[in-house]
Amino acid sequence: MLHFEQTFMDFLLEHQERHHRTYHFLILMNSILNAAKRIQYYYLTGALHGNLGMAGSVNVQGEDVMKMDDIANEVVKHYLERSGRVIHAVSEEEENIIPMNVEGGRYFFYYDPMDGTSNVPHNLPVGFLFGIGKRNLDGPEDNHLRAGNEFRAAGMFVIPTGTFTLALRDAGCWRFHIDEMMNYVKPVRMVLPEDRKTWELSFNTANREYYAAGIQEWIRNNEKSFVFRYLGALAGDFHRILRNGGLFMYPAIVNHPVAKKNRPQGKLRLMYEAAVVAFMCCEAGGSAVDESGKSILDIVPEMPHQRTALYLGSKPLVEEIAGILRGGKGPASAPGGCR
Ligand code: AFP
Repeated sequence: MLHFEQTFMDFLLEHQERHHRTYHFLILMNSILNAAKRIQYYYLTGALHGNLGMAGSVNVQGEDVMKMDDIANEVVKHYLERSGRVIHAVSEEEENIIPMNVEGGRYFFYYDPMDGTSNVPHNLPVGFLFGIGKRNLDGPEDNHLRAGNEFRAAGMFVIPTGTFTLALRDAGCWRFHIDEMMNYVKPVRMVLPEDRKTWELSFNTANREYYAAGIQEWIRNNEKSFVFRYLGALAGDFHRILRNGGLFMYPAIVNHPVAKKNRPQGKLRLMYEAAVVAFMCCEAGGSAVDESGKSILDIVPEMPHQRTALYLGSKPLVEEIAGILRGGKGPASAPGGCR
């Protein structure tokens, strides 16, 4: 007996039709899928074709660029431009905002085409993360950088595992798997489990002595209750949390003995890392806050490459941490840190 799974495109067509939406978002998503499949191909064959090494340049973040960073960025830009639907894009790999179809475009696109590059030389999982904002159709558009709570959708491909997770505003967070025809299929709604049995803790433990005192204390008091997992690629680490629940954190570094190694603003990038996973997490019933206990989704970006600390995952844990970070003061945003 033949068995056919629903494809991502069928899923999205039905969603758009049900909500009386236009076809523009479908065209954009089709381009994103094409880009992801091409990145997947280059990554799978990267070791054979010598693409897993350094490019020999330094990016806007001051980090050494890898060949795969350049390849993935070019691929995404090509497909976004071709879609004709993007007003401008912000890429982790480019200092300036990238103008696309400035007059006729409909969406703003924020992306990290190859997140978790320390995994690249090993061909281990990396992420292609993106958030999508929309032109103001009700009045003049000021082209401001969108906060997470203005996103219409956000998603991540975990490459080369063949998994794709997409959150649609007020319509949940959905996971798909690539099939033998290179179609993403079999939508499964992701909801963070309430049962603590599977909850995990994920952070770079090498930094723990440099976190704020309250966070260090929370870790000491709680770590024995959880299993610990850390891949070093946000998409992969968050992928696990979405299924198993728990807490991912990349706190601010504030107690490093070498002052210049402190990162009071945090490490992760707001627009194409933290806001993307926060949006997805909220659609899956979780939440996310920064170092002041404020909802990540409420942070209005002032710069494309702004950094933030991130605490992300199951609501009770994020709320507990947010309470510590707020120093006993009331919530700085909506309960649970979501819209
Ligand atoms: P890279 O892409 O520069 O490796 O950064 C990955 C990342 O932004 C995010 O995906 C990880 O969660 C985090 O940084 C890992 O950082 P550490 O290497 O400091 O643990």
